[in-house]
Amino acid sequence: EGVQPQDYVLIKMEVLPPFTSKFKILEGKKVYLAAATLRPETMYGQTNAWVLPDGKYGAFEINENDVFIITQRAALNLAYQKMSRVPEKPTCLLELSGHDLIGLPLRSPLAFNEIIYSLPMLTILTDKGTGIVTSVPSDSPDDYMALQDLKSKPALRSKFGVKDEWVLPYEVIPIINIPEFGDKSAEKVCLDLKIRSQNDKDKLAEAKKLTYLKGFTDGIMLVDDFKGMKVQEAKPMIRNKLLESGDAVMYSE
Ligand code: A2H
Repeated sequence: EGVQPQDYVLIKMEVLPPFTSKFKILEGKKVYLAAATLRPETMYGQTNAWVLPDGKYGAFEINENDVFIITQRAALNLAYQKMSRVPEKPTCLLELSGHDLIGLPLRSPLAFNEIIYSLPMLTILTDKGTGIVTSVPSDSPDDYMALQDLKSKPALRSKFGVKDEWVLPYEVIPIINIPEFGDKSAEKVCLDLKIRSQNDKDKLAEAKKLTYLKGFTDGIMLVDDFKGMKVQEAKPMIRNKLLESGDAVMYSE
């Protein structure tokens, strides 16, 4: 835990019914993978969600209607931020592992892709955010490399039971221009730095620094009503749009 509180936007990625096997007991409820992000303005470019295969997750009651799939740790924090059906007490309807979540079909707010899937990422930290990450390979080097790994390695897909159709049709979507890096900044920086996989930690840290800062200071939106606007200006507007529509909530830790 850092000294400074971190304010995340939690994106409500809806799990699409019908619910099968373990998930049957959630029938009739609105169930979401709740992904913590610092970049709400990038949600147009989502291609999938990320989960940690060996991570422990649960389906927690947030209010009368909504159920969030997140880590126990995040559920406890949320309960102290008025996001639990029972105040200050997380109630878990179903315990899940990351493996159970792989392949869930999702509908996520603002995403140009109508349906995206939950896929394995091996570098997710369970002590940060919700343990669920939404994937925007155009602007996040981690997301770009993890998706590349799955696309280029059939053995990795089969190890985790990932079907080709959950991964191969999903292309990088240009949503933000950074003059120095173009319309797919994460891809460009990963190629320039010759990053080989999602486990190439040092180089990925470098890539993240380059794109994160430049994206904020120099980025220009390419999509929706925000086309032509600076990322700095569009970011709070898109965050508020997501909060007002009920497609996201704020979460701090
Ligand atoms: B960001 P910070 Cl487009 N483990 O969202 C690993 N990574 C996690 C995580 C976890 N438990 N929880 C959240 N994250 C990711 C979008 C994005 C993000 C873009 C570009 C950069 C970027 C789409 N993925 O983050 O350590 C989430 O990915 C670069 C910093 O709290 C979240 O925002 O600073 C970010 O890391 C939070 O990282």
